[in-house]
Amino acid sequence: MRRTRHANRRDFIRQAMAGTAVAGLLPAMVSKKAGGEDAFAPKDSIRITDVKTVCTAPERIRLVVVKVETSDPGLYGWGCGTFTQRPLTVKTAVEEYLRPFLIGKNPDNIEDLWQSMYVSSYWRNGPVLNNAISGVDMALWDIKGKRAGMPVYQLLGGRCRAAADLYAHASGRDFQEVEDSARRWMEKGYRHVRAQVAIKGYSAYGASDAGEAASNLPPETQVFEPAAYVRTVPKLFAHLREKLGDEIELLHDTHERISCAQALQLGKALEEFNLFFWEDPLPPEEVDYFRQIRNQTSTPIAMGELFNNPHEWIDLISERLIDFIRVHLSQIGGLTPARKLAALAEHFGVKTAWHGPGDLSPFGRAANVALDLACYNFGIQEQHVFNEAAQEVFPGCLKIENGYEYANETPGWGIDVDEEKAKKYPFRESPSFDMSWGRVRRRDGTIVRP
Ligand code: GCO
Ligand code: MG
Repeated sequence: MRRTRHANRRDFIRQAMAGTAVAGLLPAMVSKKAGGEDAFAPKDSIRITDVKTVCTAPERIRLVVVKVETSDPGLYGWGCGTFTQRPLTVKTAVEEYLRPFLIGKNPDNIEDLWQSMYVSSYWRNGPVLNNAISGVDMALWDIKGKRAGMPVYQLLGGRCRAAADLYAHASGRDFQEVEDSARRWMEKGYRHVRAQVAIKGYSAYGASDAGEAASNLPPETQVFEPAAYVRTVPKLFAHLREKLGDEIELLHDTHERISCAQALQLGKALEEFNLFFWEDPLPPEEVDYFRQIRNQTSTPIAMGELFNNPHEWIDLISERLIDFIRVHLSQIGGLTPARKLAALAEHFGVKTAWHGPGDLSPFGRAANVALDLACYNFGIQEQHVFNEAAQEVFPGCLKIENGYEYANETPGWGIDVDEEKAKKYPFRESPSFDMSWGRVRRRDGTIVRP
């Protein structure tokens, strides 16, 4: 008797769960039979049918881009997952781990897919998995734009400026060469120039005068002494200000290679030259030191291309310790986390300066520029001009004119991949670009970060 009563109650609950009771709570949202389990997919929604990577190096820099295909014939999206120093790890992460996770899911729910990819490995926030997620994330925004018939910046709220103001790179073996290089950009209409100079006898970032390694150091060693660098850089900017005047905005990248005390000295010494920004004075391991730097110098600070994890930027922003946040979008997981970071920064008066070097595919650049146009707190955009080979592989690369970069007005990113042409530029066996890190040492052999 008792058993039957319980069994009846169980049957009733089961029926109610399978039937109208649950359907009433989540009307038409739960689709249990779809290829993948998808929390929010109407039965007839489109599905992800395949996810793959294309690896190509038209500028010899190894790029990884991700293609997400859908059940809607001809509808696919592209995203950037370029971690150029370790590209094949990203390929593996995308194809072996994200692909099976994503097939059958509804590409419409970008936020839900981002959150579920993010926790799907339990351990998270590393550059490999973040780049893999970014490739998918940007591809989903591309698909969303194509479905809406709009460029991605429109999906972010539309534009609040006409174009992204760019800074160009000037470098040289001596001050005169840097000045000449800056002038060439200024003549083309650029208002912002980053200046890097070689340091006699040393291998500096952005301009090298190949230093002599001590005989007992590995032969590939590049020698760098931070004190010589810290002495030289203010002299470079004294020269540039004198020759180029006050109008031009000057920037500089220290690339993290100096000690905390040297960063303080350099920041103070640069004050009189009114830099637009001073980039990466310290490595991410030393972020706590920004409190001292901030308190002691008015030189504007840009930081963050090596960041992977929100905890690396939250304090810097909320304590107003920096002026520009310049993360690499794919390193933090794509457009989805970057737009939140931009919004956080806006409330604390911190501007954006997204990292935009050559190791960023045209999709990464397009994502940068979409944010540049849509975010009120845009500061500046680093420039990279793709060569002809890259423009052939990626038809639709963004246009640059007069030092401004413009978004495409076509739906999504408005950029495609010519997969046949991409094959013409395979990764080289042992590309020197990849091997260039981890061999800069002090004279005594100590490794320099980075
Ligand atoms: C920059 C950067 C780059 C990085 C490069 C590493 O400010 O553009 O510092 O040049 O060194 O992206 O792969
Ligand atoms: Mg840099």
